[in-house]
Amino acid sequence: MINYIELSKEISYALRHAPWEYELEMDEEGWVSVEQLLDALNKDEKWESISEKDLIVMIQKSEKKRYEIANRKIRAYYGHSVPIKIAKEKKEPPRVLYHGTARRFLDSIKENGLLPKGRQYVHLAQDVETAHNVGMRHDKQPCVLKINATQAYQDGINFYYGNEKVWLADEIPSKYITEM
Ligand code: HQG
Repeated sequence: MINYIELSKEISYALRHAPWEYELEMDEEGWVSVEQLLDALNKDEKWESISEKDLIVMIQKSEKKRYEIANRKIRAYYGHSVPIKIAKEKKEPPRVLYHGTARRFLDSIKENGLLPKGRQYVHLAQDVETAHNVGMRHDKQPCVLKINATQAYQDGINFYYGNEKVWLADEIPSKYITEM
């Protein structure tokens, strides 16, 4: 039985953080060849029987839309920390976006705004529930911050489309952020 959650975690690691550990050639939009990825995974006993079909099943089984497959290539929609900046599609954001975070980060966010930290972009959620779930990864009683995205966008801050629920942005100064 294939553990698709574990498979997804490993693929996240490969596509967002360490493609070189899997000898993957990644282009500027984050695409890698499915064949290269499968070759690398198949070398591991745990994943020796994985095929492209399993990648598709992994994507279908997940509640979160993390990966895209097209033309025998695969990429992560968001989350990257690789040293080369992944080019994302700039897009006008919805009026308001949300960010779920830990109580212990609030003072620093108020002072410095939202920063990408270990990733290439700040990650924002389309709705409060998604933001709350993101925050739960950092704190059992997370805070949800509301981002005045339209104002930030009009003032020249870049926003990028991740998937239907996840938006990316460059730094968000604290003047656009309110606590909910
Ligand atoms: C915080 C997951 C102090 C920020 C999720 C966050 C998401 C600051 C943490 C995606 C700060 C970084 C990304 C500042 C930001 N001072 N702390 N000035 N600015 N922070 O994990 O947004 O399941 O890198 O609030 O669902 O939590 O992996 O980012 O708490 O969509 O597909 O620094 O990853 O998706 O944490 O999560 P992360 P994130 P997957």
